[in-house]
Amino acid sequence: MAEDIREIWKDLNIDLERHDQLLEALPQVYEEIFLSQENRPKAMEYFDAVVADIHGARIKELYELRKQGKPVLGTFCVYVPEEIPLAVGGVCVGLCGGAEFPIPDAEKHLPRDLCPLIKSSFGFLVARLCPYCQVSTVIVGENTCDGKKKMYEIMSKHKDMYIMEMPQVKDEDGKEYWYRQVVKFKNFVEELSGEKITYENLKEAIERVNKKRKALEKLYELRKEDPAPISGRDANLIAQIAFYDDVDRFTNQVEKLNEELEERVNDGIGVAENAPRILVAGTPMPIPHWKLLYVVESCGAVVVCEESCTGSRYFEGKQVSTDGDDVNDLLKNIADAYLNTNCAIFTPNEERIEDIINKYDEYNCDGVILYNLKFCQPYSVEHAKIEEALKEEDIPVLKLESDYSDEDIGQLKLRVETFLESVS
Ligand code: BJ8
Repeated sequence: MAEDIREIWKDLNIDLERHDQLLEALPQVYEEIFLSQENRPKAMEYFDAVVADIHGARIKELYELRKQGKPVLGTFCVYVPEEIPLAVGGVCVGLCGGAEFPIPDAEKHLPRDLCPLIKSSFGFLVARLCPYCQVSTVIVGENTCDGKKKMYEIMSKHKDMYIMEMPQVKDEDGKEYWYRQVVKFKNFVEELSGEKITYENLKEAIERVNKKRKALEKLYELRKEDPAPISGRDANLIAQIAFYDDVDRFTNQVEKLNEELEERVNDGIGVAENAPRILVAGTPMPIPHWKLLYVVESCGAVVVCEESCTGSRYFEGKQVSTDGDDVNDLLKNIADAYLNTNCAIFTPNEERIEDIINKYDEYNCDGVILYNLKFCQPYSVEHAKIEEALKEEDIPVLKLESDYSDEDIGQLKLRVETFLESVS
């Protein structure tokens, strides 16, 4: 690793010894899950390089931004509007922990029977293992599920934090409440950066993020083709990288990939021809939680869509309108678009059920896997209801629950294999 990045890590107070151990395991896992796939699109090279240098070049960029006084905001939820810091030259960086490594550090402070995403996110921060956490000027939490919001109270002892309040119901009151939170967040970003958010800079930020989401929309559109032109794990990796890469560079690379995939579709080239097509719906799968898609695809299926915040919920329904005359109109448009995300913390959340059923048809699927991270109550309770709705529609469904450890891979494989036999 180049000396200059080590200097940056040192300056960010990273625990260098343990950080080295954390990064050591990555190349082998990546080789096994991603690089060993046959016939991958050439344009995946960019995304491979991003992961190979996961704590390198992008950290340097963020470090420079912070030095210039721009807000670098660590986030844990797709509800935090990235357009707002972008308008003043800052950035949102998704911090959701997807690794097992820092969980023992978190368990010194938090209960063991808690969602791994919460423990991993917290562990990365307290153990000083994540340069993205360390480089963030402030971490922006949001009061979504109970576990996260109580964890933020403890996290705020270790890092400057700003919390967005969330409504629980998407009625008129909920919408109004959420809009006020978006306005407050804009005021906070102005104060932090010392810069004014104007109609012009916010409109430009909206257009840039819309372009990124359009590119992802197109990528998922192409996955509807049969055979699918890209594997589920590759497409999902791109959705994970969307959370922290530079917005314009990322968009450009996804557009390039889409061009290549269009050619593949025209030439009838795809991955896993005649394989069962699976929709995975459920809790987020933050980087490097690649286990589930890897298991499903190693059992001979192809994942064609993820109804997840590291998937379709990141971009669908989120083309923010630029109609309006002033900043408040644009903030209203942002608030409205973000409220289209069907998170299980909302009650009721019927739109999510409809969305999953529609996706099953649109992506020409053979079955649905409802995936839940252990101890996530909002999704596990909601999945009981969704399972019933899918069965009523005669849609084959499998409910799976897991965490970040490797211990249950054999058992998961067995269950997925049995499910695939029943759908093919
Ligand atoms: S919009 S899904 S990113 S809150 S942390 S709810 S897995 S127990 S992450 Fe989320 Fe925003 Fe909703 Fe999406 Fe469950 Fe774990 Fe809570 Fe989680």
